[in-house]
Amino acid sequence: MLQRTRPFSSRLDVEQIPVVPKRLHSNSEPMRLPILPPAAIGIVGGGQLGMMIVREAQRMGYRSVVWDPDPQCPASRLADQTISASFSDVAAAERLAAASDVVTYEFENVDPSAIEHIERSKSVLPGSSILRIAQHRREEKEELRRRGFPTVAYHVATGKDEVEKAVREIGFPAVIKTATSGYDGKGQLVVHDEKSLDQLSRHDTASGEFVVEQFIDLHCEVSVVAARRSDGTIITFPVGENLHRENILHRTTVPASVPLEVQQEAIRIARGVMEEFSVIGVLCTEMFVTREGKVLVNELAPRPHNSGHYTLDACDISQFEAVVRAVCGLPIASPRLLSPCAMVNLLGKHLERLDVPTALKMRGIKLHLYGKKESRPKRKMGHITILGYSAEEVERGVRIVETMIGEEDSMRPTSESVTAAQVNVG
Ligand code: AIR
Repeated sequence: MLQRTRPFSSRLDVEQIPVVPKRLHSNSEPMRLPILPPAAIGIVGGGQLGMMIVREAQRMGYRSVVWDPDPQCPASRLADQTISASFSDVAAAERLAAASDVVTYEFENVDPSAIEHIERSKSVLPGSSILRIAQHRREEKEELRRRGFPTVAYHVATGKDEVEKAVREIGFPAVIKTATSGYDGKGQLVVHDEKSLDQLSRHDTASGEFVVEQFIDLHCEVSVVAARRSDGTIITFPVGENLHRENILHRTTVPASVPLEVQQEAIRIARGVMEEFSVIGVLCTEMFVTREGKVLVNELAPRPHNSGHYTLDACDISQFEAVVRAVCGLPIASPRLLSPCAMVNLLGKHLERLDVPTALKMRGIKLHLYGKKESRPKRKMGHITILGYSAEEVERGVRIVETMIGEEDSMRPTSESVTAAQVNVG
């Protein structure tokens, strides 16, 4: 059993592993770096992640162009230009390319061929190849394994009969995930026994490809956001310890409570991913920590990540500034953690209960609301960062915030929360 320690070490984020630059994937138009303000950064997707990239880009003097099907998406309130069209609209892809000096994306559920279309004339960072891999759970696992990264045991299955066979081979409990699409727990299911497998309706697994994963005894989930420049320089943010509720990220705590060796291993893996996949830009590696202290890669998100939101308030460079710096080829130093902290997500159901003025009376509270027009119980509407002089002070703040939003007791990992970690995406 792992010991829970909560060391505060601002040195953890400075990794000393030497970086060997790899040949970069080729785009038709070679990038002239650095791309300086007032150049325009194009962003595919205009949700909260896009909005926070735009805000940082704007602060640094850049212009921004956002492409999102929703004309009222959060980023549209800040961007210089919004192209509101479906993600499969080739003409929209061309308009974005023409209006931008460099392009990035903040959402994986976009048609990679649209991204390839943009790549014909402009650099998209990270590019379409890592997007294709991250979009497809089978490919992602295969590519990770091929490159020597540890993952959970899994089977690939198409249709109900194969899914059932795979579950029986892997053994109960197992996690069934659709091979493509799905985020924030969408498209994922845990089956505990024969009975729950029988209850899988024909509709659930009738068609399409699935990845059936062994359900492992998790200690916790951690994630590392990393950024890589085109010259091969890599920086990593401190390890975040994640807790999920109902398959959605509930909170991230930094520093993580897992031992330093485990954190160093997580950082080593995250750096390895950046190198092996030649990522330019920001990518988050989500990892499981087993009860024995083994670190396994769960998923890759080639974009800023919900578990990295704490960097806005608790680090001297945020994951969103890191996007701007990495894709524009600006210098990027290793981020420093300035304060222990935790990030608590605000879903629609939480916002209904939250008394904002009362929350803001607390010291060390940073409220972020995304301005989404429509609230739904499980939709991410905002988040709160809790800062403190010590991990204990942060913990006390988290308890108060959780009580205010009806999410008491998240610190103690229940079997439900650990289960949720394996079927989450952030
Ligand atoms: N996002 C992207 N992948 C996972 C998440 N959570 C962010 C992006 C995207 C937004 O969530 O910023 O644009 C979509 O949120 P919603 O609530 O419209 O589904």
